[in-house]
Amino acid sequence: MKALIIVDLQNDFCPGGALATPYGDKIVPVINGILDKFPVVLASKDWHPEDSIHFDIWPLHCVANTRGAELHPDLQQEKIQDILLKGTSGKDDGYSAFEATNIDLVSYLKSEGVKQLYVCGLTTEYCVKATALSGLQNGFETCLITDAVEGVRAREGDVEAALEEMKQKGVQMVSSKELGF
Ligand code: VGL
Ligand code: ZN
Repeated sequence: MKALIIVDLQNDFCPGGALATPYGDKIVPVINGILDKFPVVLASKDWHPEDSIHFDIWPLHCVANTRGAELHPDLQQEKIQDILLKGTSGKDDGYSAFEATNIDLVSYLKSEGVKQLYVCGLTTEYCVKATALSGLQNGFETCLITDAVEGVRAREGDVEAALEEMKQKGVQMVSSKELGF
């Protein structure tokens, strides 16, 4: 069974948002176009309290229950069966969707019979990378959908380094057009 995890496709990470990726919105139609291929579709949300330690290193973004924390309005949400909330405690960054505090993601995926995890969304260097690597660590065959991710690009070279690290650790790289199922 294959699951798609859409990481943090939230207003604050899209152009105009508080911690915007330059092209975050460009991946929305790519993701909409592949949703039907997956029997299990989940989305994670960065969901911080306003006084989080996370904001010692990042500008204020994705505060729980604000417009910036909502999913991009063009994302087709009917197929998303559950939302994973992370970074919720105020004491953690919550980069990986496996750190969700409302759902135990490993047990959830196992109970759905998921063996292959496909990861897309925002941002390549932080939450996408952390989610893909924890997918591997938890024993899932993990693929990154290369044209359905975007970086925050805070520092030059970080996106390339993140892709290289994922590849080297065993994350498979596939484009949305190459999904042969
Ligand atoms: C993220 C920086 C801070 C992400 C979240 O979703 O990749 N990046 N918080
Ligand atoms: Zn955050």
